[in-house]
Amino acid sequence: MKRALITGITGQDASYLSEELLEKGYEVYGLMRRKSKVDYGNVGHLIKDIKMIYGDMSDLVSLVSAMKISMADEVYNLAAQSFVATSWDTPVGTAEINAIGVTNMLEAIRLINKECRFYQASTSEMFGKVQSVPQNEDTPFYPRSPYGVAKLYGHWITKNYRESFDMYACSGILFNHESERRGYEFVTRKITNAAALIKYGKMDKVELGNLSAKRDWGHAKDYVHAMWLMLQQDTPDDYVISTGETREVRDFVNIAFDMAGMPLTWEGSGLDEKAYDKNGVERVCVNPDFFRPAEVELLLGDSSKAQEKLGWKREISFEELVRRMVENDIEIVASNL
Ligand code: NAP
Ligand code: F7E
Repeated sequence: MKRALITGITGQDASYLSEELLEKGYEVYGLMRRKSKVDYGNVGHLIKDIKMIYGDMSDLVSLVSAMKISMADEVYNLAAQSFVATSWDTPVGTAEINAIGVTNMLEAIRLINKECRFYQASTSEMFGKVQSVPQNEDTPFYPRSPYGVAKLYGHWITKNYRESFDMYACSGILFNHESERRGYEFVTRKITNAAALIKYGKMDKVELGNLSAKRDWGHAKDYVHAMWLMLQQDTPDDYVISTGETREVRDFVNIAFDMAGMPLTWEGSGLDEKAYDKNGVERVCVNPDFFRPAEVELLLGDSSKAQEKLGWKREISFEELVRRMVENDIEIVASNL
């Protein structure tokens, strides 16, 4: 039986990855932070199957201890301060977790079991102000936020440990992936949750930031499968994981509200842009508070390498992703009426 240690166990991706690894027969260990009120986040339903270990990415001793307890064959480093907007409020904390935390995890592996395979959760945010379209493994990086900058350090230190110590260490450069388990502050979930609340009269309108930003959105379940595939190869490498389609935030709003049975009509532009339902009631408007100090305007990934070398392909279409998220939020709101 293989043993896996997943950091960031309470998060979106860790929940889907845990389900996949448990199904494959792995013994799964999860690293979680202590909270004043016990909260297993997205893995509450798996709590009998996952062995929980308390630790923190900024605490090397706790990671060494997690390696000793789990004796992991594979480590999936998914822990991060993952919300880009907040990284301007907590730039140092973001760097401690997303940058130095990666070195801490790699050092813990090197000290306890150098043969353990390592997956680093790199991100399309490293492309930032994109230098070419679409983005692949050879595209130069230009991060646009403290989050992106810290992740770029994590990416390079992973490569460096692979080359310095001959460790099996991979980075997955994953483009945005969402799901019914996505945090409520990310734009997709904010939109699907708002559509559900507005449908049931629990909210009047939703305020958003940059409606013109373009993202390459896939479903998290497909993306965690790519993480596992990366650790099963003969040699470690880095891979872009994406759908090859890009859409504006505005498109996501339209499709989600359509699916919730509330088609929208848009009027105005810039900060005055608004969307109205069929009764002429304002349902979406722009609030400059949600704009970022520096924006990533366009992401579009080219995952040809992963498709050819890993045999990876996405199974869940964009429309299916939005449908699942909208239906899930409608169900949650309806059950709390
Ligand atoms: P998520 O839902 O925000 O989960 C992040 C996890 O990290 C949570 O379990 C969180 O624990 C944990 N964490 C935060 N700080 C920690 C610390 N100091 N020590 C230990 N654990 C800590 O993120 P996700 O969407 O699943 O993403 C997983 C990883 O992929 C992240 O590294 C993210 O940056 C990266 N990524 C995500 C995407 C995407 O579109 N989802 C794309 C590319 C890369 P708490 O519950 O205690 O907060
Ligand atoms: O923003 C725009 C916002 O916060 C997407 C993380 O998983 O993916 C995620 O980062 C876009 C941005 O995700 C609102 O300005 C407009 O252009 O959903 P988001 P993100 O910043 O792309 C990458 C790959 C990661 O690695 C990250 O961990 O939507 N936007 N209006 C808004 N965004 C938010 N959150 N809220 C708004 O009201």
